[in-house]
Amino acid sequence: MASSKPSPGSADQAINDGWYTELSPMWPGQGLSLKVKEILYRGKSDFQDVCVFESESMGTVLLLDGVIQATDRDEFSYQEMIAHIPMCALERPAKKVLVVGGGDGGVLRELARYPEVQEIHMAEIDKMVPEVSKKYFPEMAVGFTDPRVTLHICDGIKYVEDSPEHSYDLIVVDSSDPVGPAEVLFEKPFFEALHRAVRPGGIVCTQAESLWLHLDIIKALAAMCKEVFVGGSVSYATTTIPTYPSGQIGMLVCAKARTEQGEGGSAPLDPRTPRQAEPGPLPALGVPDLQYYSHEVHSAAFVLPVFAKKGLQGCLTFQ
Ligand code: SPD
Repeated sequence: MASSKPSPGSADQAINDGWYTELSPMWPGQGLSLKVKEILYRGKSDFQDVCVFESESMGTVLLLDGVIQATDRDEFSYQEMIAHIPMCALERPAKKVLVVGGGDGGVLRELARYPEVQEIHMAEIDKMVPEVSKKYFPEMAVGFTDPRVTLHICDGIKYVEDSPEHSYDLIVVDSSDPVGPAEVLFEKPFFEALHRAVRPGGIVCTQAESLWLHLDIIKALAAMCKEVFVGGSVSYATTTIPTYPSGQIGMLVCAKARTEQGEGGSAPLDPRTPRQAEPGPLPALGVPDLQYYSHEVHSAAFVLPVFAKKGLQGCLTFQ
């Protein structure tokens, strides 16, 4: 993808006179504002600016490089959808899953709902993110307490490159925006490594930005994924979330061909159909019932509005 990317911001630039405003060249001319009750944490890791504040309307808020990653009030929308859409689309229950990024633990919490999962690995580059999340977002970070979870603080790309071929049933790439440390997670060499590490018929599901703001990024990402997932499928699913730019974000669901041969093999997996049961609560860890995802929402998430369908014409396998 093009490398003329804007540089990351910080909470210092974003919080003024008791208000936080999310400004970024990735969404020029607009910025969600939240009234700040109290700043709970400010830190600078080796990779990014980290800030946690208590907002008046959305509960506790996590910022990385000045950009909202999660709020108490609406984080379940994104975390449930990026985890359960691919988990439920798989033809057989996932046993081994990798999360790249996702250091706040929300995606882990969602994956922990499945009793069939045996191992959940996480490759997170910044140890400050899980530390801060465990302290300020206990309901999100509860996933870290699941005994099947192993946290690796490392470069996610290297971790995936070093994984044996066909290691995982599912890989979720829960990245921040393609500015700063996450930029490389939107590039082709990483997707080639992901494709190698996932088993035939398995899925790679990656954060894929907003239809309203980033149609060009989504187009380029989808076109690149189609080149990598030969014989498989590439589809975009959407979710609503009030505190992400324009109130919407999506994920690319890339299914690897079922056979080694790819093209000429069996038909690619259509992720619009849920095949696994909806997961339930996990009372032992204090994980509540689902609040956003259902099988009905799953199938509806792949139905794109007319402008997006036109804009992504030819880039997606199923839409
Ligand atoms: N514009 C922000 C996109 C952030 C996506 N990742 C959030 C991490 C939540 N686990």
